[in-house]
Amino acid sequence: MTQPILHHHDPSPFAEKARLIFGLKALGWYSVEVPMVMPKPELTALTGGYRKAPVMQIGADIYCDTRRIALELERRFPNPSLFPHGAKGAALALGFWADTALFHSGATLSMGTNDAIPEVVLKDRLAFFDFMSESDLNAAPDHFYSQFCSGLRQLEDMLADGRQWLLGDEPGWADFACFSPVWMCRGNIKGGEDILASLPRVVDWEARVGTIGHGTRTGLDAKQALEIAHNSTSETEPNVSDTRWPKLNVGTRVSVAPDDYGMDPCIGTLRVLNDEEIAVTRHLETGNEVVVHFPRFGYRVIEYTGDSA
Ligand SMILES: N[C@@H](CCC(=O)N[C@@H](CS)C(=O)NCC(=O)O)C(=O)O
Repeated sequence: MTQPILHHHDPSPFAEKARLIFGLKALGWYSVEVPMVMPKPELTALTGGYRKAPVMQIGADIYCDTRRIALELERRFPNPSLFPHGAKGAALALGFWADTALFHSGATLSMGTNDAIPEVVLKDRLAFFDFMSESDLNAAPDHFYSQFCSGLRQLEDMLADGRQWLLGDEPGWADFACFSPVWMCRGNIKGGEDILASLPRVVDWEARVGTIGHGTRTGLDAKQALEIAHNSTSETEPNVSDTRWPKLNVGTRVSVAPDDYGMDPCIGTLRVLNDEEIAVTRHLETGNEVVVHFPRFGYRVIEYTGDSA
């Protein structure tokens, strides 16, 4: 089973990035709808604790975080590339800027100004997003509008020479990562349509990204996805090439967690560690082995000496 399975929810701006990769690469994929708030028992059964959306599964390999998902899809399905003209470093750096500079103020506006967000989601995200506080949501949103709009202005400037895509003449990861907060702006932020109307180049580019589509989506039940993991074998070879910080080896028990927000740890034995990736082996309740993959950048890996999991 090599067809990707995306565990996501439709309103997630991060999941939109992954769906666009399927569009660019014209891939067929299975869609598992995950609840917007905890508990997410079938998802955490696979990830060992990581709860964010989206997560991609290919057989018994589980990929957490859009940055890891992007690099894995690029490895398995290299054409057309997410990094045209070799612009991988610039695209990843720009993506990180979008995930922080644009997402933090955009998500705060989304939670603070959108009356359609259910109370239960609001409460969950207040506890979850460490970059957002209750006083931020109760104060006038002016500061967050100013930060978000000044970030969007930088996108407008990037397109000022008439280029069609952020890093040149072909679409790629930089476009999808920066599209995500623009998509959130149009759909979730009060006054978002008016903000975008003052950014004509962004609006034209947004329309171009919209034509890329989402590939071919087929619905799948979360229990079936678990069953697929149970019946599959990971293809990931053990490979610990970075033993400097911290000093760890293949088979060391470790805990891996995001270092920004939603820091739920995944406990397992180390399988891969290099500048780009951390992967651990863990067991499903049924006993079968899965390998859970994370980006190296933005994740904390430490030796785990506790006895749970
Ligand atoms: N760094 C992560 C961030 C993902 C993220 O924050 N996703 C949001 C949804 S857009 C989330 O998980 N929210 C809480 C939830 O869905 O339970 C990535 O790139 O995938």
